[in-house]
Amino acid sequence: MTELYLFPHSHYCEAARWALDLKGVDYTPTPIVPGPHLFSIRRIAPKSSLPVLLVDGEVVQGAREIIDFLDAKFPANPLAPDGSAAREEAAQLEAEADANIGIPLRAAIYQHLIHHKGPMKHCFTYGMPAYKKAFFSLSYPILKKRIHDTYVRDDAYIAQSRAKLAEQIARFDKRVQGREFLIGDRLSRADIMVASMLSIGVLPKEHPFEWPQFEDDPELLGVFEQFRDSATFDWVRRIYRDHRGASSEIRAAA
Ligand SMILES: N[C@@H](CCC(=O)N[C@@H](CS)C(=O)NCC(=O)O)C(=O)O
Repeated sequence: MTELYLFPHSHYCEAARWALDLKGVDYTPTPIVPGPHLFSIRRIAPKSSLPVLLVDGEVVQGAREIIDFLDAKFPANPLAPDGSAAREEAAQLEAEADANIGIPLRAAIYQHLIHHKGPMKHCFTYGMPAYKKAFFSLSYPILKKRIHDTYVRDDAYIAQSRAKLAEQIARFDKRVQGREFLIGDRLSRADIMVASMLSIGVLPKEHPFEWPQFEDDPELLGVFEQFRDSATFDWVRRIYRDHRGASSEIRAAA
């Protein structure tokens, strides 16, 4: 059995899920309770972060590592672009998307989202049984502080994160003008990684996670609003519309 441990809304988990879907792998996406994951995931992998893929007794941690693994194990329908120069370019784009979008966008969103327990609960307990949802509610004050201290930190860090994000999106705006794909003439891992990193800002409707309602917080919406009409956000909407396809249903372990 192949299983992907994930947080349903996580942009890193989405990249791994998308890659598995494109490869046509039959897998179970299993949501993991935040908090206890610090112990449960570290028991099987070097770090506590998700996504983690379990396949034939092997454990692979990290979105890009999972994509590497999938291309090695299932060489048909490669996710890497063709040729070594294009592969280096993909690695560069993915590293930029990770450092300048994935991490700072998460910081900017959590700064506001952690004050909304309802949407946080929806994100972190999607598809889980009632007792796990109850555990989330009870432990939320501790989790909220940990998310704040780990990802939001302080005002200076948020200001720096938002500047990085704006700068990177401006760079991608130039790159995606008039192009379907970031590299070459077919979908590659660079598209998957960059579009997934942006998915928590764009909230594309083809994303397999059912997004919570965010409408009541103008500060939270303000994080995305300035980019809503950008070429980059448009590109993400197109890539999702044309290439995301169906995904396996999230199923919680009992
Ligand atoms: N470099 C990692 C980053 C993954 C990551 O940051 N995951 C977050 C969720 S968005 C996580 O699991 N955080 C909890 C933790 O690290 O304990 C990857 O590509 O998978």
